[in-house]
Amino acid sequence: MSKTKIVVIGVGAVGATTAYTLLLRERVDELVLIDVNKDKARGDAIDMNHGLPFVGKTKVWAGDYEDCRGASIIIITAGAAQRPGETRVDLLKRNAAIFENIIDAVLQHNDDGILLIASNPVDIMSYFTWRKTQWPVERIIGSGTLLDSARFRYLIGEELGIDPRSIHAHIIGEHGDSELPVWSLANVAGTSIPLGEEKKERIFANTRDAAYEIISAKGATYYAIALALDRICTAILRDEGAVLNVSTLLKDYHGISDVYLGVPCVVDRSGVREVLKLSLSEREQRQLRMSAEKLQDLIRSMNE
Ligand code: 6V0
Repeated sequence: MSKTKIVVIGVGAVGATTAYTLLLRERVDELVLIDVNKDKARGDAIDMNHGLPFVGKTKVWAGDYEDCRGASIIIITAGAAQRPGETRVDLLKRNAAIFENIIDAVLQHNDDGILLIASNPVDIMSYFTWRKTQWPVERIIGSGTLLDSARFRYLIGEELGIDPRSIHAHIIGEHGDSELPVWSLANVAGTSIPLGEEKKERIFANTRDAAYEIISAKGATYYAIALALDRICTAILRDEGAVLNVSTLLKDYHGISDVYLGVPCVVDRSGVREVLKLSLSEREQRQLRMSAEKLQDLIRSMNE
C-alpha cells in the first residue's frame, strides 16, 4: 500500500498545532514540516519524534519543497499572523507576497495533490492559489467558515445544553467580518432553534468576533483551527463525502461567481466534489452577495 503524506508549510502556531493534531490522531504515515525558519521546523520535528513512543508510527521530519513530491495534501499556514486589532484583510498584501514564492516552489515538485489553505484572508489566498496554480478548482480548498461554523455550533449548543455535534447550523461567506449565520436553516434534529432574536444576535456576534477576543487574550488562535484542518484532511484521506463549510470557487451561487467563499461542500478524495446550494432567505442571499462583493472589490484593488 502506498504511504500517505501530508506537508505543512508554515510551522507557526497554527501549522505546529495542526501537525501535532495529525500526529496524535495517527492520520498519515509521513508528516513533513516546512518553514522559512528552519530551526523552528527542525525543533518541532525533533520534539514530535520524541513523543512517538506514546502514539502510532508516523514519520515526522523538517523538510524542503522537494518533499512535496507524492504528498496527498499540502497545508499552507505560512504567513504573518493577525495583529491585535488588525482585520484579516489588512493581512492581505503581506501574505500575498509570501504565497507567490511558496506556490512556485510547491509546483516544481507536486502537480496532483490537494492544496489546503488556512492563511488569512483565507478566501482571497485560496482564490489566488487557484488562479496561480491553474489546478482543477476542486483541489484548491480554503478552510473557509468551517472554524466559524464550529464556534457557532458550540455557542448554540452551550445555550441549549445540547452536544454541538447535534447542532446543524452554518456560517457562510467570508471567513471574516462579512460572514453570515444561516439562522433560517439552523436546526436540531429538524426542529428549529428555540432562541429569541436577542440571543441569536449575541451568539452570532460572539462567533464572528471570536478571533479578536482570543487574539487579544493570548496572541493567536490555533487549537480549534488545527482540529478543523484535521477534519478536512480526514474527509479527503478517507474519501468520506463529508459536508464541510470550506472555501471554494462559486459558480452562479445565488448569482455569485468567480470568488472563493465558505459554503457547505461535499469533500472526498477528489477534494471539493460538490458545492451544496442552500435555500437561503432573501435577507441571507443579500448578505452573502455583500460578502462576495467585499472580497471581489479587494481582489480588484490588489490587481490595480
Ligand atoms: P505564526 O505563528 O506567525 O506562524 C506563521 C509561520 O509562517 C511562521 O513560523 C513563519 O516563519 C512562517 N513563514 C513565514 N513566511 C514563510 C515562507 N515564505 N515560507 C514558509 N514559512 C513561512 O502565525 P499563526 O500560525 O498564528 O497563523 C498563520 C496563518 O493562519 C495566519 O495567516 C493566520 O491569520 C491564519 N489563521 C487562519 C485561521 C483560519 O480559520 N483559516 C485561524 C487561525 C489563524
